[in-house]
Amino acid sequence: KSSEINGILKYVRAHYAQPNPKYYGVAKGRNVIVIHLESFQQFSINKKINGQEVTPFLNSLYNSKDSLSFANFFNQVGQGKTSDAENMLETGTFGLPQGSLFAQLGDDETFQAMPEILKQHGDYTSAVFHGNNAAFWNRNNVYKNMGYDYFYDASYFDTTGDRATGYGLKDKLLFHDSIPYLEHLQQPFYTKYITVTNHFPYSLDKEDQDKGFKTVNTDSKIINNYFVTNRYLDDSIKEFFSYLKKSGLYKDSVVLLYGDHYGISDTENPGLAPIVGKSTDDWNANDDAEMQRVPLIIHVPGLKDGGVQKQYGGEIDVVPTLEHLLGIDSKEYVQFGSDLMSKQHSQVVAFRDGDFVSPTYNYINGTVYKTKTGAELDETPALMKKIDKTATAVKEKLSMSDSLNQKNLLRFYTPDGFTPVDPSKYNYTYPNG
Ligand code: GP9
Ligand code: MN
Repeated sequence: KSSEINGILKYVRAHYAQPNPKYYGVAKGRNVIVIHLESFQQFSINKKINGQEVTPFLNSLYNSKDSLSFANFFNQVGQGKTSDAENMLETGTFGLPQGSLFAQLGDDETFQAMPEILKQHGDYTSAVFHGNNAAFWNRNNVYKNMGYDYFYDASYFDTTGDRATGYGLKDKLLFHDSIPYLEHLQQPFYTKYITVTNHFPYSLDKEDQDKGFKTVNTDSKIINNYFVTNRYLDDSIKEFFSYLKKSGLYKDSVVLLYGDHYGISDTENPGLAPIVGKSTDDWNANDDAEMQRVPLIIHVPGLKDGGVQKQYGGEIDVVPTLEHLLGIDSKEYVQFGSDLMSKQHSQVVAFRDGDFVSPTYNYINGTVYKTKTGAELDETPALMKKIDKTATAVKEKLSMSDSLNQKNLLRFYTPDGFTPVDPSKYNYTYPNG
């Protein structure tokens, strides 16, 4: 076992990307508020429908100079969907090739995850707010192993009647009703809100729909409704930000928002084509891959020289990026992504199945596409030599992460100055659960 963990340590150290001094520590000591935007895709950002922006508030954050926003940021989830996204954004390791890591390994996995890293580096308190039941995706067990101090699940909130949709408490109510708990957290805190209302099948009571917003009129109810719940999500974030500003928390915090994975499935994508300025007829697997973009917005009030970043990256890269903004060097941790702001950041984005996208080539289902044009390329020996090299590197990275997680190898490696999580310290109670 020790030789295996040593091989992985050697690998991650060889792939370490140095912090960019311009951004290192700019958010040091601030509260961190992570907002998980359920099923929210990049194409809705800055999108107008019937003359109106779908998500005006998120757009204002995305386009702000106080934000590092990413135009070419991809989800990398597998079958574990939301839980895979959470796993990447907390641990910097990939989800599993099949199923959900949270569900399969979460009971006794050794994690070196954001809540514990921040606790040990800056005395942070940590909490999750989520409008669904604690057991969904095995979160009740996973969060203890990650070192979360508190988990406010559905049982903390009134979810009766029309206060909830399929996956739990409506987002506006989640943000609103979380405030008494949030205000009790000792600062600095690291807290995550997992929204649910913008989830398939995107149904929303009439009274929650914005009367002033008229959605698209395609043959697909899913597509039409998607934009309606997008708008609701946007409004919920806007309301939460008004609270942050009013309470004064805003200027002492960094708010990181990200879309976890697609909301519109590949089978529905051709119907979406005209809305995203493409043609339905020649829609192909590369177009589906291009649609895996989700937003990442790291909003740092007062930053001033942020803006929209064009470099390619994915969910695996968030942990080292955030660590460096907070002034914590990611070097000693076993993380498979790299700081998006680093000059050494790798722009090859691995999908969970071994396909990849990059600024030059996309490699999807065994076919090579030129990223800029989407054209299918002749697979000449010279091209394939290049592609195979990248594909092999992608597979190596995924399999390193898989051995680490499947064999629970972090048991055998504790970074200098880090104390392993003791899950028995955490005993979440579920008041109405
Ligand atoms: C449920 C929610 C949805 O609690 O996070 O998970 P998903 O279906 O998107 O994986
Ligand atoms: Mn999800």
